[in-house]
Amino acid sequence: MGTVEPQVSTARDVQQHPSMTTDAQSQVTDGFHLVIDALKLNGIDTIFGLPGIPITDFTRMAQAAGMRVISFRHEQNAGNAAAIAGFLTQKPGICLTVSAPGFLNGLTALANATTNCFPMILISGSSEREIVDLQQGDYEEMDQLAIAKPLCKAAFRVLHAEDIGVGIARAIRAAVSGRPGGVYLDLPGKLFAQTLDVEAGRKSLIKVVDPAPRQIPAQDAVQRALELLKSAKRPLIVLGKGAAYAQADADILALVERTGIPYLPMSMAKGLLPDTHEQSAAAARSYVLPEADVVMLVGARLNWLLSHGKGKTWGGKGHKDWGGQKFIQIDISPQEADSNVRIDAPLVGDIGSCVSALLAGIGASWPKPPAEWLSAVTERKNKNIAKMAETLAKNPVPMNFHSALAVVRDIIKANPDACLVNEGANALDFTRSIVDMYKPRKRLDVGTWGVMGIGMGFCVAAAVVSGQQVIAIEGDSAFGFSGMEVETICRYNLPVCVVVFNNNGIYRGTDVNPAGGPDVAPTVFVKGARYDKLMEAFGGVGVHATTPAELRSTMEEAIRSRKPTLINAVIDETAGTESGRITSLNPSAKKK
Ligand SMILES: Cc1ncc(C[n+]2csc(CCOP(=O)(O)OP(=O)(O)O)c2C)c(N)n1
Ligand SMILES: [Mg+2]
Repeated sequence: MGTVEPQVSTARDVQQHPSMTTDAQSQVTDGFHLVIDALKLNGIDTIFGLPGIPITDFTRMAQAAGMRVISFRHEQNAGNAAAIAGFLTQKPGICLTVSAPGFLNGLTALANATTNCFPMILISGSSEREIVDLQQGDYEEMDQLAIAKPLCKAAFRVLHAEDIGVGIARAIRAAVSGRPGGVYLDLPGKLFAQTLDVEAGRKSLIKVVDPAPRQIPAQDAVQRALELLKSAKRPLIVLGKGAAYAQADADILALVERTGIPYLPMSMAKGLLPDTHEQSAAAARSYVLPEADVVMLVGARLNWLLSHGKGKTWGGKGHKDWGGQKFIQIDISPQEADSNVRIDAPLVGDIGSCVSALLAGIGASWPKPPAEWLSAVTERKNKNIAKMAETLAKNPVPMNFHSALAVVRDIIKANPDACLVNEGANALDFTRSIVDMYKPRKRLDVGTWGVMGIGMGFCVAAAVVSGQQVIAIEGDSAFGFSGMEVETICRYNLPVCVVVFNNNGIYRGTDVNPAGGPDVAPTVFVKGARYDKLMEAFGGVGVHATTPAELRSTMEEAIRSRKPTLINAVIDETAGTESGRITSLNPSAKKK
């Protein structure tokens, strides 16, 4: 690598701003500009944030310096936007907030990003250290660094302008290397105004070389995995979000096709191979999990979403019993293996390197899995697909999840480059199982925590980062967590079509107050609410749709026009189930 000559803007570049020195001959730079220059030097060109003391000028200067500054209505949504931008680009998404309350609002997104292994950096301004540490009651006083630490992968504070380069470099490396995650960077207000000689500033910046180094798996681990895979009578591949993140799409496709092994995509791995691929076992999930004898996990963790690799889902007798499968686990973290059940062949490395090492070992003449296994999977799958087709063909009044999603399914099929953002309970689970995805990293959803509130933040970031049409399928409750950002969507004129599946509440709209008082039940909202009016308030297109035909024509129009659109899709309020597909996780469902 040649030496890098960082560009440093001088204070005079923004001399129009009153807070900056106006000396045209000035040869000093300052904390504001060093942060901006350090980010730009590392290819980071977008900030998702919300202005206020001490970062308002920073947002202005970043915009003046050519960065895209996307300003939100609540920091949690900016944080979620940064997180999914990180997932989509493999570069850390930046969320910028003010101190204490702004920081805390962003923190949920930071913790969620870390849980989901999305690389992001939460940069928060903070109050005066001396006052904070003596707890003397400063404006928005809070020991933010200490609070962030247990909720993210790494947390740093920069006190001196000459350390900004190192601080940004450390934050970038921590966010994207190894298992990606959230990083907190604390920038006290005083730092921004510190000045430094331009030349000294320039020399202090770091262009991070190889921020996410490949991690090549050990050859004996590759051999062990291949031998186990070869011994399998009923092998299964599970593709996780990590496999989608890795951007090793061609090799993953080759691995699946050259081994001929049925595969199951986790929610955000849908589309890594088209969901219509003949080896997809998604429609036979409840058959393949207990029946498989060797399971290869590719960037998928054995957490609750896979029933911890044990229990009845996996053919175990009781809910804690192991089913007897042998596991190969490809993961970048050596600590992931054995987290829930024994991993017989851990393969530690980055997904791309691991998969290409496996492909080298597999060669051209790998034996296909036994025909009985493949035909048994295909038979189950076809039966379930046929059953689903029958349900989807119905046209009940009022519209239900199935008849509405039959439309969404067609729309995504016709627009495979569109990003599909999805949250809710029934609105999530039905969409995931009904709407096929055709391309990698197009399905963006609630992830590991099943968190509500990612919706509009993900929409904004997906539109900004990809430039593609975004379609959001939102439960009416889920939408409420970030609904105000429809203004943001309108303000930046983003090609986002939000469809609110309005069933009058959380899970259903039919609960009644058991005490019979005037308050409605806790899960019930205003009946017949018109979410479409919200979008109209900001100049977007609002539509009220009560039939699949209306939903179809208005979604098509939204995609044709690329105008911000919100479709209030009226769904039968009796159609949903408690918690969607995870009813059994409710304590009362467990009561003996
Ligand atoms: C931050 C957060 N708060 C609360 C929940 C609990 N929760 C799970 S799904 C859901 C909303 C479900 O209702 P809706 O979005 O309308 O979907 P529906 O099932 O009605 O289609 C809630 C509140 C959560 N997952 N995350
Ligand atoms: Mg609902």
